[in-house]
Amino acid sequence: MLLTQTSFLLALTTSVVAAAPIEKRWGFWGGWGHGNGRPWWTPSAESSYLEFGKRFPGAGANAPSCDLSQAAMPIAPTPLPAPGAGLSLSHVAIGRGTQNYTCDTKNATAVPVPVGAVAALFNVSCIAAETPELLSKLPNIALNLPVPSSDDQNSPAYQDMSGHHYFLDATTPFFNLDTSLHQYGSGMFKKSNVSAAPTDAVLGVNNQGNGSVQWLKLDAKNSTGQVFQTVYRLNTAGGNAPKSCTGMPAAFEVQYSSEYWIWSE
Ligand SMILES: *[C@@H]1O[C@H](CO)[C@@H](O)[C@H](O)[C@H]1NC(C)=O
Ligand SMILES: *[C@@H]1O[C@H](CO)[C@@H](O)[C@H](O)[C@H]1NC(C)=O
Ligand SMILES: *[C@@H]1O[C@H](CO)[C@@H](O)[C@H](O)[C@H]1NC(C)=O
Ligand SMILES: *[C@@H]1O[C@H](CO)[C@@H](O)[C@H](O)[C@H]1NC(C)=O
Ligand SMILES: *[C@@H]1O[C@H](CO)[C@@H](O)[C@H](O)[C@H]1NC(C)=O
Ligand SMILES: CC(=O)N[C@H]1CO[C@H](CO)[C@@H](O)[C@@H]1O
Repeated sequence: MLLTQTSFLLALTTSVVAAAPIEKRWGFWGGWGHGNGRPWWTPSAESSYLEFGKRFPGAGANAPSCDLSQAAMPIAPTPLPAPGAGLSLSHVAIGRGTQNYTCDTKNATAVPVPVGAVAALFNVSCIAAETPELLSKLPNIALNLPVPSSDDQNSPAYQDMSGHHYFLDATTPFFNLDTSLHQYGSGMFKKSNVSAAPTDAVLGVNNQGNGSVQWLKLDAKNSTGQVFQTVYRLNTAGGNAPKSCTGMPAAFEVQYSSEYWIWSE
């Protein structure tokens, strides 16, 4: 297993291309393949990243801009409210990171308490606009890949990085999509509505764990202070804590991935 962190986004897209009928349209570049159901990559295939970026609409820093008005969000099992009037889709990202929880280890009946998430975000706006069936597969694939080192500016993954998602406090998710390469925007949010994940959502990494986190609608904490107004967390993969704290430490992380759909004024 020579999968490196820098190959993250390409591994995402390539592994699906390799598996799907569209393989014939875009081809398959040497050095990539599947083993034990997981995508793999060898360092000698670095050049295939660049080649891939040129040919695959939606991968690579030089991808053309695409018409996000054509992109349609997946519908939650309990449908989430539509974005507010006058908002337009501004960005779609794959998040890959952890959901954080704490447990009161002195309390025998305690349940895990969510204390936030930390994720690197990768730009899949064009994939959302042009190949939605590909997009829907990415969270499950990303969950089984290591969290990429997204701050290495020399890595190919950095070129496709949207930014970072983290929490300012336990109830304030923050999206920072400003990097040295672009200024897509940022914003503070609050939870607005939820849906359970579909019953067939993965349980966790390698389909083992306690299930996939809820789908969410987040609204701006203060709509006048920021461009981003609404964020949907959809097609989640993993991230749920066990139902009880029995046997759990005082603080722990659960691996997850998700689509984030970001709407602006
Ligand atoms: C990245 O996101 C921006 C919108 O924030 C979009 O214009 C651009 O086309 C996206 N690039 C890719 C490769 O999806
Ligand atoms: C969530 O959205 C549904 C459907 O739009 C709505 O019926 C429900 O009242 C909303 N819940 C909250 C807490 O706003
Ligand atoms: C222990 O945890 C349960 C479940 O969260 C809670 O209802 C109860 O108040 C807690 N007890 C103490 C002493 O904190
Ligand atoms: C919202 O943001 C605006 C502009 O930054 C600020 O003037 C206003 O006081 C904020 N409102 C609240 C309730 O924090
Ligand atoms: C939880 O998130 C923070 C970042 O906010 C991280 O540094 C920390 O290691 C995470 N895990 C735990 C178990 O606290
Ligand atoms: C209730 C449940 O399915 N708990 C599982 C949570 O995840 C851990 C790690 O995979 C399992 O050991 C538990 O059985």
